[in-house]
Amino acid sequence: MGYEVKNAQLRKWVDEVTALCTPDNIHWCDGSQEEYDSLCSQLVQSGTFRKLNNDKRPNSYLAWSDPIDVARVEDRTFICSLSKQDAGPTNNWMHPKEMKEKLGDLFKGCMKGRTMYVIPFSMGPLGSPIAKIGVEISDSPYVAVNMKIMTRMGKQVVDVLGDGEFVPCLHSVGAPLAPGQKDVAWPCNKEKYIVHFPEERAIWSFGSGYGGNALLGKKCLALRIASKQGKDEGWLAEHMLILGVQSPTGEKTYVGAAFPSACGKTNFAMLIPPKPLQDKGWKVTTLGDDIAWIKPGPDGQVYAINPEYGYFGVAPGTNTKTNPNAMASCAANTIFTNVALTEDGDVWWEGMTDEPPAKLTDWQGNAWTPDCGRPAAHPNSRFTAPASQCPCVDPDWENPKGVPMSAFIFGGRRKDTVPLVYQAFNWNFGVYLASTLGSETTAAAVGATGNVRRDPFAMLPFCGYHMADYFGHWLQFGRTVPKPPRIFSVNWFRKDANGKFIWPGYGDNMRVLKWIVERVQGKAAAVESPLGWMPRYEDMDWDGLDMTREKFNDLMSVDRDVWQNELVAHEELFVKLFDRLPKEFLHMRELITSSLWRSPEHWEQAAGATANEGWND
Ligand code: O2Y
Ligand code: MN
Repeated sequence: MGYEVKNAQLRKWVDEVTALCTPDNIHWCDGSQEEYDSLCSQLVQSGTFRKLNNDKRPNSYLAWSDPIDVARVEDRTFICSLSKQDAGPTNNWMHPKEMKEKLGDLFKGCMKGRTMYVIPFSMGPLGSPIAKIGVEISDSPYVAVNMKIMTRMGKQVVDVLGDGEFVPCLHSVGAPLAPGQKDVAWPCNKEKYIVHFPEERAIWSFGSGYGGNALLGKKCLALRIASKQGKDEGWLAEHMLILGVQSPTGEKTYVGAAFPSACGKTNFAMLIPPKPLQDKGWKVTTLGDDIAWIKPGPDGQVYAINPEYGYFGVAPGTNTKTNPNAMASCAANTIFTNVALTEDGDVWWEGMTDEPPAKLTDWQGNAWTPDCGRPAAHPNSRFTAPASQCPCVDPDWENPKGVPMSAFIFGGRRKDTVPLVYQAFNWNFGVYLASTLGSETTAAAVGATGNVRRDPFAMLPFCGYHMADYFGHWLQFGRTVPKPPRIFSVNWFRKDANGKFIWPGYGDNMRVLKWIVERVQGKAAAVESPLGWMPRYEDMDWDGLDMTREKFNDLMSVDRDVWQNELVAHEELFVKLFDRLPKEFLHMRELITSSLWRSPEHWEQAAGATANEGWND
């Protein structure tokens, strides 16, 4: 080890793992640029990495994974609490003792012929009272270099750790090498286990080298383990982006937003307002694109940090129009995984340019032409880029105290049913709307009813304990925090009778964000509806956008029959979670049902509005 490690627990654990996994070498990562460069050169030598054209993409690399290892594996992800009930019906479960026996067999000798990397990392700014330290042991140098971008990693973390507590995260690609055996470019194993021990605060991952399965600080620690820690300690670990909105007066409002996968989360996190709103002084800054840790502060407000240090962003669909800030973030010092290679040594993916290049090498290393009928990049291909490279990164993104949060937004992909935007009546109704969050997917997806998959708080794959206890924790959080953020629902994906999206999305989402921020500041009007508070047409800023009242009404309509079906779907979720469901939810469901039966005129009068065109009977 190239530096002193005082932590006896850490040294003991490394010795135990060495004895179990029998690696040929041990490398304690120091997190330096020299170490990163040397590991990347080694990955080029071994065929895992290809160095990209330095003039086009400075200091950047491309990796192509094994086709059996391209995404998170939810069906191989386990929450091993002592009691099955504590994991709840939405998680895979096995008793910790049984799982440890299974993993013990799998990990025995699994690093033979390989180097074992000890990767100390901090989730959150070093030394922040909200941050947590983990140590990942991995036999993948690809993991080590990605962890350098995604977390604060190396010797400085060990110094801050002292003899304090850390989360042990053990990872192996599960591909030991016999003496003289030639390695493959992307070692992995057909058998995969992504395992969490929430009570012990430990993670074991076997068989995959990809993304959320292998970079254990992200989904495994910062969400699954941290969500349980948050419940035990009175804070929240959420699958939320964090952005700052600067209004014309210079006032800064921070907002967290949760969306299930494939809802344009990174685009929203890095939103560029339309020109007329920019000219009025509106600006968005980015704190994080995926995860937020949220704690009550001494002043009664809640404060959030982004525990990550980089973006593991999905490449397809990202371009200079949809997300110029993401494109700038991955312009250099970036690791690309499973995108296509251009003839001049740069990268390409579907949607990057209007016209695809005439010739490419696809993510499986095959010659590709636009007419070949195959995608050039894998749909889940990624860029790993430093957050510091984002042009709109918030000045306070490294503030160890975090930033004060004023609003939480929840959104899914719904072609009908859910209005463009509304504000929950209060914290409890907000928790209800987030708990019943649904998003359209293919009918084959696990847990889908019709083609809407319920994804409470966008946390379904990431909650480390019983989902109904998680709802209860959110309710309790609202009871104890003096100034809780306001809660909003959004839906960018409503379609018209011809199946076309009504809302333009992207930068125009700023118009919705502006109304939300002005609501929080007490400056925007709204009318009461059965679901919550809604803007009228005249409450939103349409400068520079052709938005008619009729189109707005289509975006905002709340149909009684459609909502009765929606409430039945809520009931299906509740039945599944009934053993621990907060009793408040049943009452709130009843209240929404009864509100749907009141005439629209009632809401107009209640709000003192001249016209409530936002919802109809
Ligand atoms: O497939 C993977 O391993 C990555 S999944 C992912 C990556 C970055 C941010 N969010 C997600 C997600 O699945 O929510
Ligand atoms: Mn995510």
